[in-house]
Amino acid sequence: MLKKITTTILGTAAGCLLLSGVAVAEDWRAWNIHNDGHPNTAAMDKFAELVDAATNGEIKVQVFHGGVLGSQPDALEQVRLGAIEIGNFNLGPIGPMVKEANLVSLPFIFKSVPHMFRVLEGEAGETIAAAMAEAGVQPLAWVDAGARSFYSQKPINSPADVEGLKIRVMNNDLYTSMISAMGGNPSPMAFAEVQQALKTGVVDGAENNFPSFKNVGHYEVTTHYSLSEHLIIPECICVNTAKFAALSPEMQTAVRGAAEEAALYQRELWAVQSGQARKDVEAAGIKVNEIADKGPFQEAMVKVYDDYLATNPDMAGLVKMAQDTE
Ligand code: BDP
Repeated sequence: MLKKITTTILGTAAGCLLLSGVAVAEDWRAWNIHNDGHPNTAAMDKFAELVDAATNGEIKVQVFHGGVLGSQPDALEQVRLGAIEIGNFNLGPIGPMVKEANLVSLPFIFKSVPHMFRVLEGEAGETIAAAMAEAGVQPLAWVDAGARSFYSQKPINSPADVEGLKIRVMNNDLYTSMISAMGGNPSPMAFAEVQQALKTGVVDGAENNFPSFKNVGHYEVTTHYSLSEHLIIPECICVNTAKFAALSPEMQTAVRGAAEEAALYQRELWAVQSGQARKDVEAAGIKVNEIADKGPFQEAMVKVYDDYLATNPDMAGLVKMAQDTE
């Protein structure tokens, strides 16, 4: 009886709140793998501020930095399930759950970062975004992550230099194929474990962009960074699809607008801070080498493309779309 009365009172109270238009504030948890000093950390803090302002405090985003809510594959799963609402994710680890997202994980698929954004802004990007939303991880804005290059205890100038090296990669079969095609031994591993693995020699090398190479101290336990730029993988501010769909149209516009503005801010920060990160690691003793001819790396990837398209023939259209984009 008491329970019934309480439920009725609560029900009526909630009804009044809804009728009077007083919304109940929502608390969202946001996942971010980076620490202070990384452009994405500043951009995610900015996103939280912007959401607060644009929704009049109806949505409060609390950003958890440094990957404390879990590894990237785990956090992605949590966003799909709605246990974490939103985050800044790299499309690499999204590939195993959303086939279309794997377009961006094909080595050398993009000619440059601007080319990558042009592809994302076109039909290929729409296809990828729709597939991600369908899988429960809806992109609201794309974020820059530069190009990834190899680092190890020796310079890498050709695929032959990768031969026999154990190289850490993110969790995606395309990256293991990529390293194997150069004769290396791929080692998929969570980002949080890489510094220790490099330090103890569990792996001989890894690959990443300058800001991440610097931010988590990989430069402290390695000596050479070789500009192979074999992967240009975008990132997103991605939200749980159902959570976003449940918002009113006004709230959706507010959250999307905040994500777009935070992404633009991120791209500005990235442009400045990636150059700075390179200078900083060089000042700390890292030898950076240009690779005069990337042709042999690209030739080694022909097998990766052939094998991939043989098992995923339905991806040929997206691959062609990216390759045909000016
Ligand atoms: C960084 C990405 C981050 C990845 C990390 C990695 O921003 O999302 O988790 O690389 O290599 O550049 O795991």
